[in-house]
Amino acid sequence: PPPNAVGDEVDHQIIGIDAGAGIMKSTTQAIKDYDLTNWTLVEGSGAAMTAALDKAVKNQEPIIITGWTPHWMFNKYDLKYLEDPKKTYGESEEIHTIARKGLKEDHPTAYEFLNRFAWTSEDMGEMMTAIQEGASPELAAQDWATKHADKVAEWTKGLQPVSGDTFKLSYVAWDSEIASTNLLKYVLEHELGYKVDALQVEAGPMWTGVANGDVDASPAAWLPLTHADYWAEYKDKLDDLGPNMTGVKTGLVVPAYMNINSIEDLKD
Ligand code: PBE
Repeated sequence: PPPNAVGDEVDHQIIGIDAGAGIMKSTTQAIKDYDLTNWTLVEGSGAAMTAALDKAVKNQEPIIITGWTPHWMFNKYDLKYLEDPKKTYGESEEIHTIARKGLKEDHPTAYEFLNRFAWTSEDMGEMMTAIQEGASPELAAQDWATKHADKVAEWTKGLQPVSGDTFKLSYVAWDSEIASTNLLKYVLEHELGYKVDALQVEAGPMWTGVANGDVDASPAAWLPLTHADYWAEYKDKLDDLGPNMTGVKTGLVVPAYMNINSIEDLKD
């Protein structure tokens, strides 16, 4: 079909995720920037979005989703990002680890480990795929840490283990963050002697928890663009430990069999 038929084919719907996700804000902005006046962004969850994608691909039907990399969906399905000539989804995104004020003094071992922690999208991809194929996040973390003992050793080298101090991480149930958080929990518990609570929360509370000190740290801050609003609000109330991954990306994603290439092609 000609590109301008795509709106009717998908009922002018973009399948989104949870309301607090930065990608929902970026997509609302994209609808404005690209003048997609009669389009709707459908709220849901990461799990509902991947279920809708799976169903569409099985039936070779059109679908437009809010997507991001790293994500196992790019290994499982043949997908493409729609070009974003207006750069609404930004350029080079990074995932940062953020920590509460005072963490360095209170938990120097955990702080230094989190400060060193950095991995690649291939690393995370291995863990995400294992989880998607049925491994529990705990087991996937253990497997990853065992296979990549050299990296774990680098992150923990010379650090003095503690004996059972409790530590709180928070994360949102995005597949990428389920992976990173479980890996941190595993290393903090099995290499450094902590007892870790990994709290699953919404995006807003993830940031407020660290900012008000209820939570010790989170590996899930997407910057500079995706979480720009949260960052602007909380940056003075927390410590940015820098990127734990670079070269990440967000945008609108479609199956490769769809006959469109750019967000501009969505306009009727
Ligand atoms: N994500 C995954 C998040 C950050 C991590 C891209 C869905 C978001 O949009 O806030």
